[in-house]
Amino acid sequence: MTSTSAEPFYITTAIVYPNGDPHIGHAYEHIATDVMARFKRLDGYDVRFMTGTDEHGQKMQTSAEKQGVTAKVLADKNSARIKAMDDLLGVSYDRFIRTTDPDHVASCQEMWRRMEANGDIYLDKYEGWYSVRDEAFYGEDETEVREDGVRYAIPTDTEVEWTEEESYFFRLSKYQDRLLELYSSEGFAYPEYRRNEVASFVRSGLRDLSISRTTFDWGIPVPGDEKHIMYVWVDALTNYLTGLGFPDTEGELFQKYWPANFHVIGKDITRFHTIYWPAFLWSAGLELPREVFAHGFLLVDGAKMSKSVGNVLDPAQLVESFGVDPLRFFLLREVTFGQDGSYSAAAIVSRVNSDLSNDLGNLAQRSLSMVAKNCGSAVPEPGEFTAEDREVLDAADALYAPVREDFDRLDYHRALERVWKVIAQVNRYFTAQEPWKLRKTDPARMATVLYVTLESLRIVATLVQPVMPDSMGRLLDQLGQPEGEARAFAALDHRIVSGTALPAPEGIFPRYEAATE
Ligand code: ME8
Repeated sequence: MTSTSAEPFYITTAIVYPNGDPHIGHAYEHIATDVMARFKRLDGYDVRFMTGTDEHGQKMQTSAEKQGVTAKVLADKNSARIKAMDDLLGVSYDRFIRTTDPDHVASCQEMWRRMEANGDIYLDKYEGWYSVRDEAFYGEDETEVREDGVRYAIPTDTEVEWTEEESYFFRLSKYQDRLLELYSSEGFAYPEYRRNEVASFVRSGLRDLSISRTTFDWGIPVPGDEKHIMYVWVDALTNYLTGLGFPDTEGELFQKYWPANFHVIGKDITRFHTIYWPAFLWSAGLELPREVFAHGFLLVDGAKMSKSVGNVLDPAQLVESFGVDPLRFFLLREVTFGQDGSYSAAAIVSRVNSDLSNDLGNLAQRSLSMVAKNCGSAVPEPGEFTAEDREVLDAADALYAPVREDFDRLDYHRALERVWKVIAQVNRYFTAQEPWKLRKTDPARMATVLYVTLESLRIVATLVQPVMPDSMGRLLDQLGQPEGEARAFAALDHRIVSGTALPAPEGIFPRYEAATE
């Protein structure tokens, strides 16, 4: 559906620190962002979708030292694993950026020069608390010494260390009022309750931000003072611009796609994206992204994932147990996007069996096999629609507008709930109409019931494609809808065509007997 006149749409995930194993939290964010990218493509937009890895900084350097390798070796190994995870999960990125990509250096250095030219960078000495885990500075009042005698950052429960070094500073305090004005006039940060948290933090007073380091060298050199490397968050946030060819602001990519429509991130990195990033962009004379959306955390059996607890879930293993699409469906149906949610093997088995195998899979299998046996393997010709037929078709037709609104707000949970209500209605209709009995008594009526069922399935499959691209693609194959225009949302403005030849039906969703670990 991409055409030159289509409206551009740029969406990004956070970029992952490749210092450890890819986990289900990363998979969750990338899948959720992918759904938006796919939805927009099907809705006729010209989409650019970027994800990738955040490879510099002290955390990467320290992890590499512990493993006895260089930071670059560690980054190469784990970045490839994150990319493999994305490919496995069907994440349809247009670019997988690495902050060690050569074009990223020029982009960061230009960002620095612009901020400096705007009078926002000065040299001073940093003295304060730093969390390597978070790659973040904390005020004394945001830390506390706990029973083990160690000082922690209160917001994130990570250890902090005292840091004293010469550092360049960014005049963040200068942007305090403008930030508050941004949140109140444009929203900018979502969900709203997170915006309120950020606003109250900003209102409590912003300190200038230390944006360079001298005690290690795994980073991008500060232009004109190569003893310093840039603070990893200056480098990381700039990835969103590098991906569009920055500093070439006259180039096609930048012209077309900046400002970004959405940065999708986790709740723990809201401050960086909703305080630092807008301030950096203003300072550099660039437009702000339209929305930053912070999702919640995925817990495992209700607990925070951690290496020491040993409950870190590997997305590849889950795919092996359940398949890509059931996993994608589960994560988005089960968790209200924005809030924290929990994964458990029992919950995914029950969702897959009830929503996918029973409700959708069986309906498709039963109706398509009847069509194959009794209607010459082609979409049947309907007679006049009864009130019951119209009720079902109306319900299916009425899905598009609200589902589109839900998708636009990343409210996937609600979109899927809506679609599955209609699937339940079609199931009730199919059972009540008993087309298998009509075969002998009234074949014309049977044809109408099957037509209505296939048409409802087509509408459902078309709308659910962003969430389960492969299985809905297979269902649309079975409904005789070729790839391309016939599967775009615009195809929902006409009915499935009688006489369309259908291939032999086959099951889409297997049932699971027991929870698989
Ligand atoms: O923060 N559930 O990288 P990261 C859901 N490099 N999301 C989770 C999660 C969980 N259990 N754990 C992590 C970084 N995430 C920076 C980002 S962007 C310019 C730089 C999310 O590897 C997390 O919130 O620690 C973040 O959005 C993403 O995974 C990468 O986390």
